[in-house]
Amino acid sequence: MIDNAVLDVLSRQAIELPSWAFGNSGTRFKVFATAGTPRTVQEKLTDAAKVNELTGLAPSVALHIPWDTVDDYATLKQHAADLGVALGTINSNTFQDDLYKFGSLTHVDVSVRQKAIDHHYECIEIMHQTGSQDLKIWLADGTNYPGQGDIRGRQDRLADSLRQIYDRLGDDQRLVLEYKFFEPAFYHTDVPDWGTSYAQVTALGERALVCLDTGHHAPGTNIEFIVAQLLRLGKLGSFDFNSRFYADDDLIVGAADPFQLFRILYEVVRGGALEPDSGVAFMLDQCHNVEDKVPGQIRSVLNVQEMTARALLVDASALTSAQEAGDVLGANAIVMDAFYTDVRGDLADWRESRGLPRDPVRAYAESGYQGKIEKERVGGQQAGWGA
Ligand code: LRH
Ligand code: MN
Ligand code: MN
Repeated sequence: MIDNAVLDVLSRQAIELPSWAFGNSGTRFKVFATAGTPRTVQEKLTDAAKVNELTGLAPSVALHIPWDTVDDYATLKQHAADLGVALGTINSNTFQDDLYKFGSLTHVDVSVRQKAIDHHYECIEIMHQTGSQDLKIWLADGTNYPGQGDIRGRQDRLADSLRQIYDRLGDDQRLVLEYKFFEPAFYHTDVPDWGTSYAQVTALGERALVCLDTGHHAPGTNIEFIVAQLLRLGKLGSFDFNSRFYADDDLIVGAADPFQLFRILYEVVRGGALEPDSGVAFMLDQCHNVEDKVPGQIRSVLNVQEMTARALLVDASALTSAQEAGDVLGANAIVMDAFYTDVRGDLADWRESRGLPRDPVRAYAESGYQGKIEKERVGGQQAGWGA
Protein backbone atom coordinates (compact mmCIF):
# COMPACT_ATOMS: atom_id res chain seq x y z
CA MET A 1 0.00 0.00 0.00
CA ILE A 2 1.41 3.39 -0.98
CA ASP A 3 1.37 5.92 1.85
CA ASN A 4 1.17 9.70 1.71
CA ALA A 5 4.92 10.21 2.04
CA VAL A 6 5.43 8.21 -1.15
CA LEU A 7 2.60 10.04 -2.93
CA ASP A 8 4.17 13.30 -1.88
CA VAL A 9 7.43 12.42 -3.61
CA LEU A 10 5.58 11.13 -6.68
CA SER A 11 3.59 14.33 -6.94
CA ARG A 12 6.84 16.19 -7.62
CA GLN A 13 8.08 13.78 -10.28
CA ALA A 14 8.70 15.34 -13.69
CA ILE A 15 9.89 13.49 -16.78
CA GLU A 16 11.00 15.42 -19.84
CA LEU A 17 9.83 14.16 -23.22
CA PRO A 18 12.06 14.16 -26.31
CA SER A 19 10.53 16.03 -29.25
CA TRP A 20 11.98 13.38 -31.58
CA ALA A 21 9.92 10.61 -29.99
CA PHE A 22 6.91 12.07 -31.83
CA GLY A 23 8.59 11.94 -35.23
CA ASN A 24 8.87 8.90 -37.47
CA SER A 25 11.88 6.78 -36.73
CA GLY A 26 13.27 3.39 -37.56
CA THR A 27 16.38 1.42 -38.24
CA ARG A 28 18.90 1.51 -41.06
CA PHE A 29 16.60 -0.96 -42.80
CA LYS A 30 13.37 1.01 -42.84
CA VAL A 31 11.62 4.00 -41.36
CA PHE A 32 7.89 3.30 -41.19
CA ALA A 33 5.66 6.33 -41.42
CA THR A 34 2.95 6.43 -38.77
CA ALA A 35 -0.31 8.20 -39.52
CA GLY A 36 -0.79 11.35 -37.50
CA THR A 37 2.91 12.10 -37.14
CA PRO A 38 3.69 15.80 -36.48
CA ARG A 39 4.78 17.90 -39.44
CA THR A 40 6.25 20.69 -37.35
CA VAL A 41 7.90 21.30 -33.99
CA GLN A 42 4.68 22.96 -32.90
CA GLU A 43 2.75 19.76 -33.58
CA LYS A 44 5.32 17.74 -31.63
CA LEU A 45 4.69 20.07 -28.70
CA THR A 46 0.94 19.57 -29.06
CA ASP A 47 1.43 15.80 -28.79
CA ALA A 48 3.77 16.17 -25.83
CA ALA A 49 1.21 18.38 -24.12
CA LYS A 50 -1.37 15.62 -24.58
CA VAL A 51 0.93 13.20 -22.73
CA ASN A 52 1.24 15.69 -19.89
CA GLU A 53 -2.49 16.40 -19.82
CA LEU A 54 -3.30 12.70 -19.35
CA THR A 55 -0.49 11.78 -16.93
CA GLY A 56 0.50 14.98 -15.10
CA LEU A 57 4.07 13.68 -15.39
CA ALA A 58 5.65 15.36 -18.36
CA PRO A 59 5.76 19.15 -18.05
CA SER A 60 8.67 19.79 -20.42
CA VAL A 61 9.97 18.87 -23.86
CA ALA A 62 13.58 18.55 -25.00
CA LEU A 63 14.55 19.94 -28.39
CA HIS A 64 17.18 18.66 -30.80
CA ILE A 65 18.99 21.20 -32.97
CA PRO A 66 18.84 21.40 -35.99
CA TRP A 67 15.87 18.97 -36.08
CA ASP A 68 13.70 21.46 -34.18
CA THR A 69 15.04 24.66 -35.66
CA VAL A 70 12.57 27.56 -35.82
CA ASP A 71 12.94 31.22 -36.71
CA ASP A 72 11.79 32.50 -33.39
CA TYR A 73 12.37 30.54 -30.18
CA ALA A 74 10.67 33.09 -27.95
CA THR A 75 7.45 32.49 -29.88
CA LEU A 76 7.98 28.74 -29.63
CA LYS A 77 8.47 29.09 -25.88
CA GLN A 78 5.18 30.98 -25.64
CA HIS A 79 3.48 28.39 -27.82
CA ALA A 80 4.67 25.64 -25.46
CA ALA A 81 3.50 27.61 -22.43
CA ASP A 82 0.06 28.07 -24.04
CA LEU A 83 -0.11 24.29 -24.34
CA GLY A 84 0.86 23.86 -20.68
CA VAL A 85 4.42 22.64 -21.18
CA ALA A 86 7.89 24.20 -21.09
CA LEU A 87 10.87 23.84 -23.40
CA GLY A 88 13.62 21.85 -21.73
CA THR A 89 17.04 20.49 -22.61
CA ILE A 90 18.67 21.60 -25.84
CA ASN A 91 20.44 18.69 -27.57
CA SER A 92 23.24 19.56 -29.95
CA ASN A 93 23.74 17.50 -33.08
CA THR A 94 27.05 17.03 -34.85
CA PHE A 95 26.33 13.55 -36.09
CA GLN A 96 24.64 13.92 -39.44
CA ASP A 97 26.76 16.29 -41.48
CA ASP A 98 29.34 15.13 -44.00
CA LEU A 99 31.68 17.62 -42.42
CA TYR A 100 31.82 15.52 -39.26
CA LYS A 101 32.63 12.21 -40.91
CA PHE A 102 35.91 12.01 -38.98
CA GLY A 103 34.77 13.75 -35.83
CA SER A 104 33.38 17.03 -34.56
CA LEU A 105 34.67 18.36 -31.23
CA THR A 106 37.63 16.00 -31.58
CA HIS A 107 38.37 16.71 -35.23
CA VAL A 108 41.99 17.16 -36.19
CA ASP A 109 41.14 20.01 -38.59
CA VAL A 110 40.81 23.29 -36.70
CA SER A 111 38.15 24.69 -39.02
CA VAL A 112 35.87 21.64 -38.68
CA ARG A 113 36.32 21.67 -34.94
CA GLN A 114 35.46 25.37 -34.86
CA LYS A 115 32.25 24.70 -36.81
CA ALA A 116 31.28 22.10 -34.22
CA ILE A 117 32.05 24.53 -31.38
CA ASP A 118 30.07 27.25 -33.16
CA HIS A 119 27.09 24.90 -33.39
CA HIS A 120 27.19 24.60 -29.60
CA TYR A 121 27.39 28.39 -29.26
CA GLU A 122 24.23 28.54 -31.36
CA CYS A 123 22.59 26.02 -29.05
CA ILE A 124 23.50 28.19 -26.05
CA GLU A 125 21.94 31.19 -27.81
CA ILE A 126 18.78 29.16 -28.28
CA MET A 127 18.86 28.20 -24.60
CA HIS A 128 18.85 31.87 -23.66
CA GLN A 129 15.69 32.32 -25.70
CA THR A 130 13.90 29.16 -24.59
CA GLY A 131 14.93 29.47 -20.95
CA SER A 132 16.48 26.00 -21.10
CA GLN A 133 18.84 24.98 -18.34
CA ASP A 134 20.77 22.13 -19.95
CA LEU A 135 22.90 21.77 -23.04
CA LYS A 136 23.19 18.07 -23.74
CA ILE A 137 26.12 16.90 -25.81
CA TRP A 138 26.33 13.48 -27.33
CA LEU A 139 29.08 12.93 -29.87
CA ALA A 140 29.22 10.35 -32.61
CA ASP A 141 32.98 10.91 -32.65
CA GLY A 142 35.17 7.85 -32.81
CA THR A 143 37.06 5.59 -35.20
CA ASN A 144 36.42 2.27 -36.89
CA TYR A 145 39.94 0.86 -37.12
CA PRO A 146 42.96 0.69 -34.84
CA GLY A 147 45.39 3.37 -35.92
CA GLN A 148 42.73 5.43 -37.74
CA GLY A 149 43.01 8.21 -35.21
CA ASP A 150 45.17 9.27 -32.32
CA ILE A 151 42.92 8.34 -29.42
CA ARG A 152 44.85 10.47 -26.97
CA GLY A 153 45.07 13.54 -29.19
CA ARG A 154 41.33 13.32 -29.75
CA GLN A 155 40.77 13.35 -25.98
CA ASP A 156 42.91 16.48 -25.70
CA ARG A 157 41.03 18.25 -28.48
CA LEU A 158 37.74 17.21 -26.91
CA ALA A 159 38.81 18.74 -23.60
CA ASP A 160 39.75 21.97 -25.34
CA SER A 161 36.49 22.15 -27.32
CA LEU A 162 34.38 21.44 -24.25
CA ARG A 163 36.23 24.14 -22.34
CA GLN A 164 35.35 26.72 -24.98
CA ILE A 165 31.70 25.64 -24.94
CA TYR A 166 31.49 25.53 -21.16
CA ASP A 167 32.94 29.02 -20.86
CA ARG A 168 30.15 30.32 -23.09
CA LEU A 169 27.36 29.07 -20.80
CA GLY A 170 25.28 31.50 -18.77
CA ASP A 171 25.59 31.35 -14.98
CA ASP A 172 22.45 29.28 -14.57
CA GLN A 173 23.10 26.97 -17.51
CA ARG A 174 24.67 23.53 -17.39
CA LEU A 175 26.47 21.22 -19.77
CA VAL A 176 25.68 17.50 -19.64
CA LEU A 177 27.96 15.11 -21.50
CA GLU A 178 26.41 11.85 -22.62
CA TYR A 179 28.48 8.72 -23.11
CA LYS A 180 27.88 5.68 -25.31
CA PHE A 181 30.12 2.68 -25.68
CA PHE A 182 29.79 2.21 -29.44
CA GLU A 183 27.84 3.25 -32.53
CA PRO A 184 28.17 4.82 -35.01
CA ALA A 185 31.90 4.26 -34.49
CA PHE A 186 32.76 0.64 -33.85
CA TYR A 187 36.41 0.47 -32.82
CA HIS A 188 36.60 3.35 -30.39
CA THR A 189 34.24 6.07 -29.28
CA ASP A 190 35.60 9.32 -27.85
CA VAL A 191 33.17 9.40 -24.91
CA PRO A 192 32.48 5.70 -24.42
CA ASP A 193 31.80 5.44 -20.70
CA TRP A 194 30.86 7.28 -17.53
CA GLY A 195 34.49 7.49 -16.47
CA THR A 196 35.49 9.44 -19.58
CA SER A 197 32.49 11.69 -19.29
CA TYR A 198 33.24 12.20 -15.60
CA ALA A 199 36.89 13.02 -16.28
CA GLN A 200 35.98 15.51 -19.01
CA VAL A 201 33.21 17.29 -17.09
CA THR A 202 35.14 17.37 -13.84
CA ALA A 203 37.92 19.26 -15.60
CA LEU A 204 35.37 21.87 -16.73
CA GLY A 205 33.71 22.83 -13.47
CA GLU A 206 30.66 22.55 -11.27
CA ARG A 207 28.05 23.11 -13.96
CA ALA A 208 29.31 20.31 -16.15
CA LEU A 209 27.79 16.93 -15.40
CA VAL A 210 27.34 13.44 -16.78
CA CYS A 211 24.26 12.31 -18.73
CA LEU A 212 23.45 8.64 -18.32
CA ASP A 213 21.49 7.09 -21.19
CA THR A 214 20.28 3.69 -20.00
CA GLY A 215 20.64 2.23 -23.50
CA HIS A 216 24.33 3.09 -23.84
CA HIS A 217 25.98 0.27 -21.93
CA ALA A 218 27.33 -3.15 -22.77
CA PRO A 219 25.05 -6.06 -21.87
CA GLY A 220 25.44 -7.04 -18.25
CA THR A 221 26.65 -3.61 -17.10
CA ASN A 222 25.48 -2.80 -13.59
CA ILE A 223 23.90 0.56 -14.42
CA GLU A 224 22.57 1.17 -10.92
CA PHE A 225 26.13 1.05 -9.65
CA ILE A 226 27.05 3.87 -12.04
CA VAL A 227 24.04 5.82 -10.81
CA ALA A 228 25.09 5.33 -7.19
CA GLN A 229 28.68 6.33 -7.93
CA LEU A 230 27.81 9.46 -9.94
CA LEU A 231 25.33 10.59 -7.29
CA ARG A 232 27.94 10.00 -4.64
CA LEU A 233 30.34 12.18 -6.61
CA GLY A 234 27.70 14.85 -7.23
CA LYS A 235 28.13 14.51 -10.98
CA LEU A 236 24.92 12.92 -12.25
CA GLY A 237 23.24 15.63 -14.30
CA SER A 238 20.56 13.79 -16.20
CA PHE A 239 19.07 10.56 -17.42
CA ASP A 240 18.05 9.54 -20.91
CA PHE A 241 15.64 6.69 -20.18
CA ASN A 242 14.87 3.91 -22.64
CA SER A 243 15.12 0.11 -22.89
CA ARG A 244 17.49 -2.09 -24.80
CA PHE A 245 17.47 -5.75 -25.67
CA TYR A 246 20.57 -5.69 -27.88
CA ALA A 247 22.23 -2.38 -28.71
CA ASP A 248 20.91 1.19 -28.49
CA ASP A 249 17.36 0.02 -29.16
CA ASP A 250 15.59 3.16 -27.82
CA LEU A 251 12.57 1.08 -26.81
CA ILE A 252 10.02 2.04 -24.18
CA VAL A 253 11.67 2.44 -20.78
CA GLY A 254 10.87 -0.43 -18.45
CA ALA A 255 9.71 -2.63 -21.33
CA ALA A 256 12.79 -4.81 -21.65
CA ASP A 257 13.76 -5.07 -18.01
CA PRO A 258 11.45 -3.51 -15.42
CA PHE A 259 13.60 -4.93 -12.62
CA GLN A 260 16.63 -3.05 -13.90
CA LEU A 261 14.60 0.16 -14.03
CA PHE A 262 13.49 -0.50 -10.45
CA ARG A 263 17.10 -1.05 -9.35
CA ILE A 264 18.19 2.18 -11.03
CA LEU A 265 15.36 4.10 -9.42
CA TYR A 266 16.15 2.58 -6.05
CA GLU A 267 19.65 4.11 -6.30
CA VAL A 268 18.03 7.37 -7.41
CA VAL A 269 15.92 7.35 -4.25
CA ARG A 270 18.86 6.20 -2.10
CA GLY A 271 21.03 8.98 -3.50
CA GLY A 272 18.43 11.71 -2.88
CA ALA A 273 18.02 12.42 -6.58
CA LEU A 274 14.24 12.77 -6.34
CA GLU A 275 14.62 15.74 -4.04
CA PRO A 276 13.66 18.97 -5.82
CA ASP A 277 17.13 20.48 -5.36
CA SER A 278 19.05 17.37 -6.45
CA GLY A 279 19.85 18.83 -9.86
CA VAL A 280 19.18 15.52 -11.58
CA ALA A 281 17.01 15.84 -14.69
CA PHE A 282 14.90 12.89 -15.85
CA MET A 283 14.33 12.57 -19.55
CA LEU A 284 13.16 9.97 -22.02
CA ASP A 285 15.23 9.30 -25.12
CA GLN A 286 13.14 6.93 -27.17
CA CYS A 287 11.78 6.23 -30.59
CA HIS A 288 8.52 4.54 -31.45
CA ASN A 289 9.26 2.69 -34.67
CA VAL A 290 6.17 0.51 -34.94
CA GLU A 291 3.76 1.67 -32.22
CA ASP A 292 1.76 4.90 -32.02
CA LYS A 293 3.93 7.58 -30.54
CA VAL A 294 1.67 9.45 -28.12
CA PRO A 295 0.49 6.32 -26.26
CA GLY A 296 4.09 5.06 -26.43
CA GLN A 297 5.18 8.13 -24.50
CA ILE A 298 2.27 7.80 -22.08
CA ARG A 299 3.24 4.19 -21.37
CA SER A 300 6.87 5.28 -20.85
CA VAL A 301 6.26 7.96 -18.24
CA LEU A 302 3.85 5.65 -16.41
CA ASN A 303 6.51 2.94 -16.33
CA VAL A 304 8.97 5.36 -14.74
CA GLN A 305 6.37 6.44 -12.21
CA GLU A 306 5.43 2.88 -11.36
CA MET A 307 9.01 1.77 -10.77
CA THR A 308 9.70 4.94 -8.77
CA ALA A 309 6.75 4.11 -6.53
CA ARG A 310 8.06 0.59 -6.03
CA ALA A 311 11.56 1.87 -5.31
CA LEU A 312 10.11 4.21 -2.70
CA LEU A 313 8.49 1.20 -1.01
CA VAL A 314 11.83 -0.35 -0.05
CA ASP A 315 11.92 -0.36 3.74
CA ALA A 316 15.20 1.51 4.13
CA SER A 317 15.71 1.01 7.86
CA ALA A 318 14.85 -2.70 7.73
CA LEU A 319 17.24 -3.02 4.79
CA THR A 320 20.06 -1.30 6.67
CA SER A 321 19.51 -3.58 9.68
CA ALA A 322 19.55 -6.67 7.50
CA GLN A 323 22.68 -5.48 5.70
CA GLU A 324 24.49 -4.68 8.93
CA ALA A 325 23.49 -8.05 10.41
CA GLY A 326 24.91 -9.83 7.38
CA ASP A 327 21.44 -11.18 6.62
CA VAL A 328 21.94 -11.74 2.90
CA LEU A 329 18.61 -13.34 2.09
CA GLY A 330 16.70 -11.06 4.43
CA ALA A 331 18.16 -7.96 2.77
CA ASN A 332 17.43 -9.31 -0.68
CA ALA A 333 13.85 -10.18 0.34
CA ILE A 334 13.22 -6.59 1.47
CA VAL A 335 14.23 -5.30 -1.96
CA MET A 336 12.27 -8.00 -3.78
CA ASP A 337 9.14 -7.40 -1.68
CA ALA A 338 9.11 -3.81 -2.86
CA PHE A 339 9.76 -4.78 -6.45
CA TYR A 340 6.93 -7.32 -6.49
CA THR A 341 4.38 -4.91 -5.00
CA ASP A 342 1.69 -4.12 -7.54
CA VAL A 343 1.17 -0.37 -7.20
CA ARG A 344 -1.02 0.09 -10.28
CA GLY A 345 -4.33 0.23 -8.39
CA ASP A 346 -3.02 2.73 -5.85
CA LEU A 347 -1.57 4.92 -8.58
CA ALA A 348 -4.87 4.82 -10.49
CA ASP A 349 -6.76 5.90 -7.34
CA TRP A 350 -4.26 8.66 -6.78
CA ARG A 351 -4.50 9.87 -10.36
CA GLU A 352 -8.28 9.96 -10.06
CA SER A 353 -8.02 12.01 -6.87
CA ARG A 354 -5.98 14.55 -8.81
CA GLY A 355 -8.44 14.86 -11.65
CA LEU A 356 -6.39 12.68 -13.99
CA PRO A 357 -7.68 9.59 -15.80
CA ARG A 358 -7.26 6.32 -13.91
CA ASP A 359 -5.88 4.71 -17.05
CA PRO A 360 -4.18 7.32 -19.25
CA VAL A 361 -3.49 4.87 -22.09
CA ARG A 362 -7.15 3.94 -22.31
CA ALA A 363 -8.21 7.57 -21.88
CA TYR A 364 -6.03 8.42 -24.86
CA ALA A 365 -7.55 5.64 -26.96
CA GLU A 366 -11.05 6.85 -26.07
CA SER A 367 -10.25 10.55 -26.53
CA GLY A 368 -10.42 10.50 -30.33
CA TYR A 369 -7.12 12.40 -30.46
CA GLN A 370 -5.34 9.75 -32.54
CA GLY A 371 -8.09 9.74 -35.17
CA LYS A 372 -8.06 13.51 -35.26
CA ILE A 373 -4.31 13.85 -35.86
CA GLU A 374 -4.38 11.05 -38.43
CA LYS A 375 -6.99 12.97 -40.38
CA GLU A 376 -5.45 16.39 -39.98
CA ARG A 377 -1.78 15.65 -40.51
CA VAL A 378 -0.53 14.36 -43.79
CA GLY A 379 3.18 13.84 -44.47
CA GLY A 380 4.52 13.70 -40.91
CA GLN A 381 8.16 14.38 -40.14
CA GLN A 382 10.90 11.89 -39.64
CA ALA A 383 12.51 12.17 -36.23
CA GLY A 384 15.75 13.25 -37.84
CA TRP A 385 17.59 10.28 -39.24
CA GLY A 386 17.91 10.56 -42.99
CA ALA A 387 15.54 13.53 -43.00
C1 LRH B 1 22.62 8.81 -29.17
C2 LRH B 1 21.45 9.42 -28.45
C3 LRH B 1 21.73 10.86 -28.06
C4 LRH B 1 21.11 11.58 -29.23
C5 LRH B 1 19.84 10.77 -29.40
C6 LRH B 1 19.04 11.02 -30.62
O1 LRH B 1 22.44 7.45 -29.37
O2 LRH B 1 21.10 8.65 -27.34
O3 LRH B 1 21.08 11.19 -26.87
O4 LRH B 1 20.90 12.93 -28.99
O5 LRH B 1 20.32 9.44 -29.31
MN1 MN C 1 20.51 9.57 -25.47
MN1 MN D 1 21.16 6.57 -27.82
